[in-house]
Amino acid sequence: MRHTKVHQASSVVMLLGFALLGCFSEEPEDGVGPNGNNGNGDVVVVNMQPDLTFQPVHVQVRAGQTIRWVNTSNFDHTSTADPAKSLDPEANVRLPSGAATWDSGSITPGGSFEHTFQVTGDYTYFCIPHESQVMVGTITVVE
Ligand SMILES: [Cu+2]
Repeated sequence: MRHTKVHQASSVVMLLGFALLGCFSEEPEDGVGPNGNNGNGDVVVVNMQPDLTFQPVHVQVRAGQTIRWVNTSNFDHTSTADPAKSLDPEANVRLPSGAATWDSGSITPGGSFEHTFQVTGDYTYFCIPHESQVMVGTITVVE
């Protein structure tokens, strides 16, 4: 499995002065950085965490950008926006009109899945094995 390291240029500078304050190198809540990306091309990373959350739980991307979900836990997750696969589609699935559903299938520990967003609007998606635990995330795609 491929491991992905995301570094922000600013993190390197901050590390020099704030070596003990690692929290400064965390990604911003908004996936779109000052240069329109997160320092990793047009890919925005969302971690699938051991505490059954997507982190960041909300990301904003531009049309044409890709989100990469990375499983940083020791068990499987999915990234799914398909009402037919949801126990509560009213709450846990939202797709702008014209946007296609997606389902990553099981993402094993250390694995990842990518989806590119073309249709602007608000999305809600969930993790199939952890839907009951409200492992749900949101995405806003802007022009
Ligand atoms: Cu999950």
